[in-house]
Amino acid sequence: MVLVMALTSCGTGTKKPMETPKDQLVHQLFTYAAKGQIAYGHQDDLAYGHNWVVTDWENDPLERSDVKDVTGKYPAVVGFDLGGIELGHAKNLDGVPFGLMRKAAQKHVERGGIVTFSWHPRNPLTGGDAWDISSDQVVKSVLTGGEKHGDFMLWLTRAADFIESLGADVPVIFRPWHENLGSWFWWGKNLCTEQEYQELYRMTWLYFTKDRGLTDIVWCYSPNGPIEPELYMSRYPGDEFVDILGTDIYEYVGADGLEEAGVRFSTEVKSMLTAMNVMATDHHKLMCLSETGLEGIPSPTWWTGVLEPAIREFPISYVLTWRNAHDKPEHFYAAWEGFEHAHDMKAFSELDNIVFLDK
Ligand code: BMA
Repeated sequence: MVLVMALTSCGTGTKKPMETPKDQLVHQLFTYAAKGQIAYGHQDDLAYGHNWVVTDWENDPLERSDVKDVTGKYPAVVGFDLGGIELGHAKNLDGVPFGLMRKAAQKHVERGGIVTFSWHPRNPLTGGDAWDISSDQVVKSVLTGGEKHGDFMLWLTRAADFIESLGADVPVIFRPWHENLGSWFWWGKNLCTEQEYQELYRMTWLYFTKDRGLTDIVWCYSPNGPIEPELYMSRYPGDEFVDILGTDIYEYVGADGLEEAGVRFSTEVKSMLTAMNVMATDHHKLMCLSETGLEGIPSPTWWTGVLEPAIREFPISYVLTWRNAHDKPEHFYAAWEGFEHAHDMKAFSELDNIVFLDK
């Protein structure tokens, strides 16, 4: 449905006055895919980097970025995580102040960039974190009639309050309940039934969209990959609730070494995106590689030799690599100034089909 609107406005070459911020974002994403372009995204890009962190966000212009230090350009997409907002915390689970996140998101959208939010909320039944899988009753407990439903609606309220606080002209891509076909989060595959998962997603959508009127959200469904194509849709909440099909696929180096890891990753990405392309076409949805990366980037040519060849033939609107933790030296997924293989990320940023922000 949204794609039809995007297609219609695409042909005119002018922005229709009645286009909502969501329509414009969908149009932007659709246009990348239609032109064979892929926007590059980086998690937490404006909050910290490999060896720096914003400490006084209210007085900081939030102009530093590892990606910009290396390539001269900001990533087109910046990702942030809402984990912790549900408890009313001032900072998220990785120490990023929500005030900083709001200011950075607004600035990035003003620059012409795109913002996406993931969410690693704590476990509402046990009090543990998102990775606490000690009970398979958690999703059930937050649905209508469940013992934690009331508490959980407050969690949704706080998340919605934050998104609303970004302002009416800041559309976002939201991808709650991600990596749901693995079993490492409390909403994962072995922790709830298909119906329970779908109800959780729809309940979130309905609360944001209908109760709160937050209609400028592009909803992303992003299971972990690679998985069997049949499995991908087994927990799909339905066309009404999703705008963009994503998947999270990382490269891992095993005993067989770096080269084999690259080959394996490339095969996995291509087979998952091939299957998703069929599903996206059938359901008239956008597509993205919602999370990816090779921790520590030990390969000198990962960007131009592995990542870009794996994704170039697919109409994904964007690809996002994960965060450069400032407090865990080995935990980075984008190059930083001084990193020995930084030149290859710069070469990636100069490719015709890869989009960064020029200003
Ligand atoms: C993981 C790691 C963690 C982090 C979590 C949520 O992949 O980066 O350190 O807490 O994402 O951002």
